[in-house]
Amino acid sequence: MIRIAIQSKGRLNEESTALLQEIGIGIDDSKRKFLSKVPNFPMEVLYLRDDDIPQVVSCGTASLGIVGENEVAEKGLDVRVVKKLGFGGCRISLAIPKDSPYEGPQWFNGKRIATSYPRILKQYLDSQGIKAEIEIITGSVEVAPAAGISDAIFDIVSSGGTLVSNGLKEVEKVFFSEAVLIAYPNLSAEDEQMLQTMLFRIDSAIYSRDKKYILMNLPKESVEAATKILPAMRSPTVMPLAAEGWCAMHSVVEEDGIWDKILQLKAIGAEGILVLNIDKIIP
Ligand code: PRT
Ligand code: ZN
Repeated sequence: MIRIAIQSKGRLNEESTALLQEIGIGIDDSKRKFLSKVPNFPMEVLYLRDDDIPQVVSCGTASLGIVGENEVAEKGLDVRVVKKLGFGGCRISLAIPKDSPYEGPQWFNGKRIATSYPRILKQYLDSQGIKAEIEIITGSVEVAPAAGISDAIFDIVSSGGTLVSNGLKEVEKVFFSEAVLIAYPNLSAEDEQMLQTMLFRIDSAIYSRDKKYILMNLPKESVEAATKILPAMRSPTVMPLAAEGWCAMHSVVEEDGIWDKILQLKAIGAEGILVLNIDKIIP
């Protein structure tokens, strides 16, 4: 039985749950308790605040965890970062009042900076040779300058909307983060094997993300041009059609930019184009 810690509620909860479900680990989020057993997989799920996940994984209370890289770096504990999971993307940035002139990191010398990430901030300031005062605040860091608590902030930014609505501007992007799968550094052989099973499935889930299956009928002379538009995993599947001079082509395509590709395919004579969702790809 392997134990995984995930965020109980918040920005990473939904996608952590969805990823586990996608790889066949049927956690029932509606019946969530502090600790739940997964019905169809030898796994227990421990629901925690994200701040606590690095700690429980570093001491082995949970063998695995899903958490933001920002929390891993801030806690500075011994955990194994196994895999970037491709969601929960954000950055931790320095931001100052929008009307302050800014010429570079030296601006922060002698200033007070409010943050919930003092460790990452201190590492950055030290690396730049800057001496500033760090004010530790948990929650609503973005109001600190207007409240007179600090001159600047060091906080998570995603769209940047929160900074703008608080009259701040982002001046240094210091740390880039996404959700990661972390593991206890001394996993038992049994847990390591379970982790490898999960990783195989996670790789497939991540690879399949944002990909579509595309089929079309194509004049035979356009196959080469179509292959350039749709590079595919190895090469596209081409099958003859009963109609003379025509074939059917199947391929896998990134969803991003798919409409451009469809236009290009139509321009070389493709007809009856179908785009289908993919459940799983094992590359
Ligand atoms: O209760 P618990 O402690 O578990 O949750 P929490 O409130 O500490 O964290 P939560 O759920 O807000 O975020 C969990 C993780 O999501 C973070 O540790 C990051 O790894 C990641 N993440 C991704 C974000 C954001 N995007 C994000 N935008 N975490 C926080 N924000 C906040 C940010 O603090 C700021 O207030 O969103 C605001 C900025 O957003 P924009 O879009 O306006 O720039
Ligand atoms: Zn938190």
